[in-house]
Amino acid sequence: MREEILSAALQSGVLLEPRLVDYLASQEAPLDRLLEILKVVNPRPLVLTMEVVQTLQQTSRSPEQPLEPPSPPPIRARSGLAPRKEYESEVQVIKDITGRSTCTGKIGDFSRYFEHRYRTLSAMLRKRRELMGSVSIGKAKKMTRESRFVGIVQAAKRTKAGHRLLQVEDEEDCCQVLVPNTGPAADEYAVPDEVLGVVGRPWKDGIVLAEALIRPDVPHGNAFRGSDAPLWAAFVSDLHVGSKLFLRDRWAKFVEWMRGQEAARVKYLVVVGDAVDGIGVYPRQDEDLALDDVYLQYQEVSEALQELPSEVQVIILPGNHDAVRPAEPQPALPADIRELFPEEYTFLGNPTAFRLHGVDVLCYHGRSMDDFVTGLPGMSYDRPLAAMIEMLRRRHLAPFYGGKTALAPEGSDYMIVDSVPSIFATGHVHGFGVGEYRGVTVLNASAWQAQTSYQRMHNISPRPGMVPVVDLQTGQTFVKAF
Ligand code: D5M
Ligand code: ZN
Ligand code: FE
Repeated sequence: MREEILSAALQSGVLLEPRLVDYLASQEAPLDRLLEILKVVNPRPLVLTMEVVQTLQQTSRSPEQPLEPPSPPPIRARSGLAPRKEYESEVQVIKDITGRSTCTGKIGDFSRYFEHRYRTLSAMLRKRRELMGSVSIGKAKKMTRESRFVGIVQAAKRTKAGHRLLQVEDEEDCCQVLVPNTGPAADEYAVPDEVLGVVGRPWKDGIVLAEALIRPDVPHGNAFRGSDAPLWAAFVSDLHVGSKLFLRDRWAKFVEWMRGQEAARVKYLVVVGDAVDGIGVYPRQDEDLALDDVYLQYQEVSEALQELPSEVQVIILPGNHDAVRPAEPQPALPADIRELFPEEYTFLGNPTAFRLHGVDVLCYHGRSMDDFVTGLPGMSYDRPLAAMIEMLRRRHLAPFYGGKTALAPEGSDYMIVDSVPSIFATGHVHGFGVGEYRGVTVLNASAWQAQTSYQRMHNISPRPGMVPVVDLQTGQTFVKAF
């Protein structure tokens, strides 16, 4: 394989550093990976090094997992005790729907919900340098020179010539925005119901020709805000206990690791949803169930989690298979289920923002990734981080209304990312990834269920049994595979 890699590189006019050849040879599809890298290295050096590739990955908008996930550093306990025994858990909830739902099911709920979305995100956008001096859409339509405005995307379609035409609306007016497929904004795709900024100039028939589409995004220079405590947080997701495909043996290996010395700093275990397979979640699910009683399923997860050392603080949020309303934001699991677990466990909603020992964490099960994958070019189930970064850029976890992600029209939009977290975690796609985007540690927490028949039918290859662990002091992530 090494020879093939070297000769493919040579054909493209580059030499490869031996370390980079090793790395490529360890990839599933070395030649594809090489081509991907060559596509983005600009200018192309004579000798391509691992360092260049690593830098690329850190700055790219859609990083894969780190090239060489670092191994956990050795533990030095001050008192001979495991660090997690020296620290009491500190979990502080910042934003969570649990107990705060005001949805009444009235028609007015929807306009109230979208008003809040528009108001909050447009205020964020107007603070951006590119949108200084932005005007209303009504005014922009009358201008003869360049204008800037903010609006919500009502519809996005492709023209016959392959350009994109957006219908953008503010509180009073609306206009059409043409995004030419060769222009400066050609790589920016808008999705329905997202709030964005437009820099453009009048074209014809009241249509604005876009020069740039602006997202609220994470500010440049944003940095990971770490904890003083030498503690780590591990993230797992999608156990699907109750399913015949729950990977019990691999879970047992994870438990064994958690009990060992290498994991002595892991103070927190966050379960990012779908702890159980549930019942009646999809047609004929009963054929796939080993346990057809949802209480028994939760009882079994509870037992699986109680095999972990008792000083580990467990935090559980629901996903689309759990026993709460499917519409997001979802509240925490109800009392009759919580009582099956130890009292010290923390139950939060989905999505939820909280602080672990001072570190801001945003967790979202990730249902909207199904919409991102179908609605946005370049997204795929193999690269969940790419979709997560699009969420961060839009400062919204689920812009699409009326897609696969059901949204409950709460009085305020809980899917807005109003403050930038230090860690952003999802699950749901049964994939895996860790990376970094503008100072935010982003991760997808894999799964503990083997490939389902649905996934086989749709060519989704899960990567179960991977556990990202984040050092809360530095934001550095390492990965354990079970
Ligand atoms: O979803 C696990 C993965 O499988 C996630 O990527 C969506 C996909 N999936 C599974 N079932 C469906 C259906 N019925 N429609 C669309 N996509 C699906 P999980 O929710 O964790 O089972
Ligand atoms: Zn799942
Ligand atoms: Fe899920």
